[in-house]
Amino acid sequence: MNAPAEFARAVCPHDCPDTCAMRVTVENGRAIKVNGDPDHPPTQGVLCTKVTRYAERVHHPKRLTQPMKRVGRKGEGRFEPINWDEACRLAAGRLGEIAQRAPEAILPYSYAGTMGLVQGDSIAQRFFHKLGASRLDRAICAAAGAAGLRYTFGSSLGMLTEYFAESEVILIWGANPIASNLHFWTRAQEAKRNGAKLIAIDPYRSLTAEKCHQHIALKPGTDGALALGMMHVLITEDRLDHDYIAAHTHGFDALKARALTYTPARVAAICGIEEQVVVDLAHLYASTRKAAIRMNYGLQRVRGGGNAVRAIACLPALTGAWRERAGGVLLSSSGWAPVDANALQRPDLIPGWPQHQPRIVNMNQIGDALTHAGDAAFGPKVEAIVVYNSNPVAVAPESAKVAAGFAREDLFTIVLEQFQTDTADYADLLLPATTQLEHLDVHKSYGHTHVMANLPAIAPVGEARPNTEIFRSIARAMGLTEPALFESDEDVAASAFDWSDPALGGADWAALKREGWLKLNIAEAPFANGGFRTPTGKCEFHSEALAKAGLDPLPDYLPPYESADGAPELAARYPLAMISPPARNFLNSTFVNVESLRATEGEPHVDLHPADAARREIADGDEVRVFNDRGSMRARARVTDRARSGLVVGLSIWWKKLAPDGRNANEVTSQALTDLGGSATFYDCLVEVERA
Ligand SMILES: Nc1nc2c(c(=O)[nH]1)N[C@H]1C(S)=C(S)[C@@H](COP(=O)(O)OP(=O)(O)OC[C@H]3O[C@@H](n4cnc5c(=O)[nH]c(N)nc54)[C@H](O)[C@@H]3O)O[C@H]1N2
Ligand SMILES: Nc1nc2c(c(=O)[nH]1)N[C@H]1C(S)=C(S)[C@@H](COP(=O)(O)OP(=O)(O)OC[C@H]3O[C@@H](n4cnc5c(=O)[nH]c(N)nc54)[C@H](O)[C@@H]3O)O[C@H]1N2
Ligand code: SF4
Ligand SMILES: [Mo]
Repeated sequence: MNAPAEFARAVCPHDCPDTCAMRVTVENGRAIKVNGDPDHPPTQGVLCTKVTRYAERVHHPKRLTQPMKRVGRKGEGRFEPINWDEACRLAAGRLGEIAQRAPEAILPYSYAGTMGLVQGDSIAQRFFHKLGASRLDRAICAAAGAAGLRYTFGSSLGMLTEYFAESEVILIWGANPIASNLHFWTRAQEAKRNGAKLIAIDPYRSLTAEKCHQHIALKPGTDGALALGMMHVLITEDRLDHDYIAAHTHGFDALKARALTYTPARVAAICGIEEQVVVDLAHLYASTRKAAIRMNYGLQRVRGGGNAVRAIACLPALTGAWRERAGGVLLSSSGWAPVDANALQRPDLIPGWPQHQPRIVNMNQIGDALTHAGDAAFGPKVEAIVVYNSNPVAVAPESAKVAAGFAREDLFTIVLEQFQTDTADYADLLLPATTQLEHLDVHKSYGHTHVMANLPAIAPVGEARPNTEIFRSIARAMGLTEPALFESDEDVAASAFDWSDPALGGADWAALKREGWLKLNIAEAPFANGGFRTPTGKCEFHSEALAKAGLDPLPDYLPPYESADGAPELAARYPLAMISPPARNFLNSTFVNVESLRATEGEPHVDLHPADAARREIADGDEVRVFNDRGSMRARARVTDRARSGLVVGLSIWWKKLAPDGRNANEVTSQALTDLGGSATFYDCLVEVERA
């Protein structure tokens, strides 16, 4: 007889600002359906198409269910099953040996396969800290923007997402919420129905841009100039909130001098748009009380990304838009949650801490790091890499170098995964990890202001184990005895937040578990009366901290590395700017292997403006080769004015082995880093395209 269906509460684990609450229907120990929780205010009962299929992913026939060891060549993806004891013995033997000799030769590599604070970076970090391994700068996505916000507001703080529904103007800036921030789009639609004007600022006519009232298609990487041009108009026409500036900002005179060099004419030339567009945008922005900006990460994957975010973040303090709860700016809300990172990750476990600081490897330069022979400056050659929550062979820039690094026969590679990804193919040991329905976790969000608990809905599939349990097992096999390595997931979750912080309103882990989620106490208009978390307590137009670091204390426009302004000789050879933002039906490289979702995306495409296509005798539907000095990929051309002229758009991130030519957009992207934060510059990339 069938057991009655049960409903369990879960949280969507994916790297998405929406952090939805899910209800899981379980029958006979199997998850048969996930739905959006109708009671959770940010979720409103709706999940995106991808995650509606989460049960399909959890019980997918290709789930990894047993530990395996490599039998084929590196990258070939041939394995044979082994048991957990054997897997842990092999891992412990090799890692233990290296840790004795050269602990920094061990490199953990992880990102946001799950955003959970427990399965993300708790026991894993403690384990690597205890060994004294290299540290990873987890800067592949948001670090430039985070630095931009930190130097301006003091942390990743912004408007509360629910009040965008009341805004009168919304600038959707470097963001494509229909694909990547669906629940924000619902708010923007509400605002639109109430008469708000929506303006997309994006080089590409994205799914979102085509539904806005106006689309400003600037050249990629020129957003800082546009923001400074808006400031020029606000200042010269005196459309400023002088009281707000006097009370709550720092460095106005210096910013003014900088902005005055960005005349609308100069800005128009930099951005490749009409001068009147700059002026009109500034007028509309300044003359609307409830003026809101939804930035997203698309605009900061270029050389000047940190400065661009900083410049845009200054706008609401100039006009006093912060006075309204429906005014201001949001890039990330993650800084509102009082996460106790030290308790989770325990850097104090590092031998010799804090005098001894193991080297930090920027994850965006993993290609260089894995192919480096080691020297005094770099430190020891990387001998072991342990990958979890990430798929670097598909997602990291300059993929040919990344793959060459992973292909090293002398590199010991452990991959913790749910599926046999492009990266898993290179593993020496491939260890099966649980999904969100099988383990416990606790979450904050970077798009709303709830903290949430995820409770296991079903038992682990096959022999899969949570990341935490895998690291505990390896630590045990190494004979480590540090108690922090063996804390239970419950105890780790309970230490995730500083519960004494007033934002949590006196709640504790038990309460969070019982309720499922908790809304943080934050003022509706968080900066109406200042209260920024910078050293001055003000919105810092001028940052002493930047000056001390030897950097420009004011926001500025920095031309992309790869542009006619930044590198004229390169631009002559590779005249097209390529961006590769997320496809709607994938989540980074996750879900590419779910057949129904891959079928919807079809095959790898590049969108090309008709003028650029004509010049190259490329017709719609032709197979083309996209290339530069770093590499090449093939795709089907779509000739469309969705891409502004000079732009190539390849929606991403395909698994390489599921693409017809075994390659993806990261063949051509570069390992160069942003101005602030050491972020990746995926959208700062010149290419040429030819018919294949
Ligand atoms: N469906 C889906 N959702 C996702 C993801 C996914 O892969 N698929 N990924 C998740 C992750 S990890 C992240 S970080 C976010 C990313 O989502 P977003 O933060 O929205 O960022 P992107 O999608 O990278 O880019 C958004 C838009 O910026 C535009 N853009 C590119 N370069 C520039 C520029 O220089 N200036 C301006 N103004 N615009 C530019 C792109 O054309 C794109 O339409 O989405 C998350 N959500
Ligand atoms: N060309 C190009 N490249 C990009 C981008 C782009 O826009 N263009 N976007 C960049 C951005 S913004 C980001 S954030 C990165 C994303 O890069 P990644 O964080 O590597 O994201 P995913 O590709 O989704 O890979 C996550 C992997 O984690 C696994 N996973 C999920 N949950 C768990 C778990 O609990 N345990 C374990 N062990 N594994 C788990 C999933 O199966 C999946 O294979 O990619 C970057 N790369
Ligand atoms: S990916 Fe984003 S929109 Fe989709 S269910 Fe997860 S949190 Fe919600
Ligand atoms: Mo990201």
